[in-house]
Amino acid sequence: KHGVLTRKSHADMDGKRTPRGRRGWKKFYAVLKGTILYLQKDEYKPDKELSEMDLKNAIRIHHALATRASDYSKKPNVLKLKTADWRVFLFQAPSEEEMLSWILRINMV
Ligand code: I3P
Repeated sequence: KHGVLTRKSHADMDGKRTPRGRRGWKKFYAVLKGTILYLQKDEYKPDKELSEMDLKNAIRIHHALATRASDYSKKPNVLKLKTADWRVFLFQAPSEEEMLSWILRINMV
């Protein structure tokens, strides 16, 4: 699965709140491949090599949990992703349908 997702980092690896200055929203082209969610700056091209930044932004979603971010009301169509290493991300999808589809696909891994 792939598509545009806008990411906000809410908690870091240790579960601690992401500090100010790193809490902004950032738009990515997201690609879920196996157990990895790749977040790329530009549109996905199958033959394009992943940059160092792409690898840094990639999220292991094995043992991660995606839910609707029902406690976040500033933006619509936002899901919450909790990873196995206690990071928490918010992702805004372009539509409700897309958000639900990402939640299902992530939790299927
Ligand atoms: C954050 C940025 C986010 C905002 C966040 C700010 O600043 O303005 O958009 O989240 O608020 O800290 P920075 O880019 O300097 O990290 P919202 O869009 O959800 O308001 P927060 O600290 O309340 O999460």
